[in-house]
Amino acid sequence: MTVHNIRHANTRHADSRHGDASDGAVGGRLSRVDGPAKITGAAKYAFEQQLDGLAHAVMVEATIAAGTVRAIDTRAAETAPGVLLVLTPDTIMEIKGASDWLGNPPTQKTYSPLARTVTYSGQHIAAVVAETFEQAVAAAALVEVSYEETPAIVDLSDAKAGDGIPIDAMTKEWGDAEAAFAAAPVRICAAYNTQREYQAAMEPHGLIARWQGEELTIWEPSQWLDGMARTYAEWFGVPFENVRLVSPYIGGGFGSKALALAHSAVAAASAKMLGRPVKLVLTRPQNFTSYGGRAATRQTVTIGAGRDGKIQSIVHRGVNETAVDGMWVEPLASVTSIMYATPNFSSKQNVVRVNTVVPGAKRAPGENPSAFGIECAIDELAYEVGIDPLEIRLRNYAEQDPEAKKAWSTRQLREAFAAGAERFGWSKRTPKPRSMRDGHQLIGWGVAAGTYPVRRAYGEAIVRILADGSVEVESSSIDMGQGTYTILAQTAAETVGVPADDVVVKLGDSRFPRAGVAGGSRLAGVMTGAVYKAATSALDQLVGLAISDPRSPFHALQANTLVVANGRITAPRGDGPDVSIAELLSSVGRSHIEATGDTMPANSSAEDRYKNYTTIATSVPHTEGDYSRHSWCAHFIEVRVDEDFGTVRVSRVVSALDSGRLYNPKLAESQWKGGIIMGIGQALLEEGIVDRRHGRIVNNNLADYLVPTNADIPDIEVISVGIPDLHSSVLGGKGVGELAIVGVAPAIANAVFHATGKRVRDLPITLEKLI
Ligand code: MCN
Ligand code: MOS
Repeated sequence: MTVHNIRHANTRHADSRHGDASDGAVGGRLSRVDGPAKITGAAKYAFEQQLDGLAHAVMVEATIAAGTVRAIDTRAAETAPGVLLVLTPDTIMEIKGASDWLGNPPTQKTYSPLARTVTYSGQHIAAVVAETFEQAVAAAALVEVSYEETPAIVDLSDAKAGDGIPIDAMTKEWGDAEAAFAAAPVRICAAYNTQREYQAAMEPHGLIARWQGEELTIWEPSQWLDGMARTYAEWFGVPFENVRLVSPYIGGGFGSKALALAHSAVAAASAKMLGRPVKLVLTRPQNFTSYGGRAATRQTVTIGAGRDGKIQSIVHRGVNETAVDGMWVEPLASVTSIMYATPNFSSKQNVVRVNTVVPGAKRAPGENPSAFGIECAIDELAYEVGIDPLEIRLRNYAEQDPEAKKAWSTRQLREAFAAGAERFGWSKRTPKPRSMRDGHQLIGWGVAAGTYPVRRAYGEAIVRILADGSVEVESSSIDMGQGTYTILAQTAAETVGVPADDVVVKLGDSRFPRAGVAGGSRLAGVMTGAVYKAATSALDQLVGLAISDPRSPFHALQANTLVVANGRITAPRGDGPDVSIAELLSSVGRSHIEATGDTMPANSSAEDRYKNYTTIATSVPHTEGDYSRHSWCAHFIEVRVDEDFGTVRVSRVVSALDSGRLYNPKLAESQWKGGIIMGIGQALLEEGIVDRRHGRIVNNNLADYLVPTNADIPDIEVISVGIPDLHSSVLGGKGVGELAIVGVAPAIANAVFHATGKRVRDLPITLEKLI
């Protein structure tokens, strides 16, 4: 395969404001090295693979939300033109149960990706495979299903939903929160709701599966090649090494593409049953029910404080929806418990089963809704005690992690508040709601903070210095748009001492050295560390050869080190030979140098390694050792609310963020802006609407499920206030990918209150809620 060989000659863009050689070093503003391939169409995505004999699969889904499938009549479909296979729970081959992503062993011996018992509308119950996609679509429409329907619980507001199941692991308590609340001179208590949301990546879910004997190749957009390869291997009872996942380009994942899903099993099974490669791409509506979006949540935040605005107690209760036959816990206290210093704290959480696909990860699961609760509540407290919303945050600044009782590794949140406020002009804000206007538009300024933990896992990489002096990097990690190709090129370039243009990065193939999940904003820190280590040892080998090989021009110098820069090797004082890496390799008769590096504890066994890459069980806690590690941010947002219509527009955003050292500020800024845009969508537009009669998602397409467009988004200014944090990663960076979405929705809700005097505690903030 050559599609994932990215050589980024000619990627210096005219727009690059800092277009010099330092762009290619770590911290430089190198443009995305995969950009030209994407723009010219050369980048081949999973579904674009052309394979001989490719058959096409289409899923058939339940049209009821709860009940059992009484019968599936496949006769008409089977005899339809081009049909090769019709799969039902009765006819699909046996698939074994697989362990979960934590590495817990399977709960059942076999796994049926096609359901007999329906627990949500849109659940996969059958599939049709045909010669062409059109034939498969036509035949799928001929599959007749009869059901025994039972009443469904459509969502959290359903009277039948109840209080749910307590999740003890989510309980966090210190001090005596109830008593301190009762004794507090100022008390506020409010309920905050976030809606069901979807990742809505441009590229749908799907895959191409091909068996060659007992070897399985899967082309599938993936945030985690090794984790998904493990699942396929377990499903089909083949060795892990027999499964190859290929995913060089991914059209967005946002949390939804880390796992092999039911439709993935169906495609791989039908390829095996047919002895032909099978392609299955979900329709846009099917994307809404084949992997869950962000769970809807309900939180109650109770704050007891002094007249000085100092928090004495926080009592937090949360609920998130989960599925009838699957568990998703959206950790609702993850920001509540650490953002502000409080001597007394209590948080408890339940989950409520409703008839939905199991909710899933969407950018900052947990932190995102958690921040909506606490960051609105502290704004309410600010108004209650008459203190500026920014000032009250500083008064309650947590000097250490209040929950773990550990020092922060770094926390530039005070700096973020200061930089953001200055740039935004916060001091010009008049505190009273409805006190700022521009004609018919009520203007509101809101602030909120956000945070995301520094998650750490493992990765390994190979770095090769090739005969022509160029450098090659290989890793089975991925780039779904966040910039992995680019930052790894920069890391290898700087570490070895070659121009970034001379580095080729290959990702997205599970045959490469392994990597953990590109989730939890951990990949950049993990992989820059692995590449740095591999590149360092490749460089050591190169310098070692140059010094010690009798054929090397440096041999007579008797230096104990050399300088490698810009692809050339020189003596430290410059008084000696000056040769290119290619010349050196040729004079010592070497075709290349190769080194592997990883971020794993030394002496890890093969079993440890397998576990580290294929599960998240061994991820390093962010509070490991003496420090608590997090990224931080402060959002300052202006809204304009039409006084007559109640329409809300975001007109200005200034955010200051601490992600530690940035590997590439241009890309980090783009990530942050993407997160902020998604936050604006959550605040004002996005909401999965359930048909209460049938339990269906009504707006299951990108016309009706509203995400922000350019017209919804003002200029966004992002400011980096981070400093290198070596407790968090090898090169000093903290997480970037999810941070910026956290805190946007509360900043907007707070701004809307400032504009209108109306507190909307229920997202999205649509006009009817402002009337
Ligand atoms: N970066 C940096 N300096 C740092 C850390 C990161 O410059 N200190 C930049 C790099 O360009 C890096 C990127 O930010 O490639 C993201 O790094 P990181 O925060 O480690 O996040 P991951 O690489 O693990 O990416 C996953 C993260 C998650 S969890 C979601 S969800 C998400 C996100 O990234 N989904 C995305 N950003 C996305 N961006 C795009 N375009 N598409 C998605 O689906
Ligand atoms: Mo991100 S939701 O952790 O993939």
